[in-house]
Amino acid sequence: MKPKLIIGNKNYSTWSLRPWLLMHEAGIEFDEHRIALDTETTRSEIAAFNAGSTVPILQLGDATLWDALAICETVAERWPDKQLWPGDADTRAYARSICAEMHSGFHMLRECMPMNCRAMGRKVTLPDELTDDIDRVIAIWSNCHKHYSGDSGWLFGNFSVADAMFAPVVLRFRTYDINLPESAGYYPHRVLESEAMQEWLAAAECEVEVIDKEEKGR
Ligand SMILES: N[C@@H](CCC(=O)N[C@@H](CS)C(=O)NCC(=O)O)C(=O)O
Repeated sequence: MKPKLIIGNKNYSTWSLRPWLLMHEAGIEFDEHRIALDTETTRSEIAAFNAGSTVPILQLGDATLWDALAICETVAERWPDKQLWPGDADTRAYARSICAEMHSGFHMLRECMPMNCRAMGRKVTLPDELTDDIDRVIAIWSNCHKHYSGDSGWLFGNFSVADAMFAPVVLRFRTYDINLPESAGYYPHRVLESEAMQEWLAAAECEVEVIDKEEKGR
């Protein structure tokens, strides 16, 4: 039985994008089931999967798991041949740290610059705490460029869990037109070139739901 990934709206759900991109880019076949967010039935539709109270959720054989990072970790573990973490232990430790940081931090980035794939040319004001988050992302991408990415354009040479975790930030920077220094500017190009990402963006474009609270900077 193929794994089944339960996701939210492609236009808005950063957490859904992460495991979706990971599995897609890694060439792992899966079925997907979309639950529209912010509707009267969203909660009950998610609850029907008997997992957490949010998407993404992954049904994998007899296991049902939730939370984007837990799903990405488990996919990397179950498909070791896909090498979804860097092979070198120290590099992997750094990759894990930035993924955990992305998962638990960057609150201003989330709050002020929600992912909105369809929107372009939006402008938000940049309070200091938001600039700190943006600078921190730039520092991480620049460090990867300097030490790990090589010519591939992915953060750690080969596509990894870290790319899945940071991909939604690329879309945020695109929507809100954030200028990047050359040391970090390589990265959005690589992510946007991905066929899987293009497929996600095309599907987001076709979605009709509009969630007002996610529509910032108009
Ligand atoms: N930490 C969770 C966050 C997941 C999350 O917040 N998902 C949102 C969509 S992006 C959700 O399911 N919202 C449903 C609701 O709030 O009813 C993860 O990593 O998966």
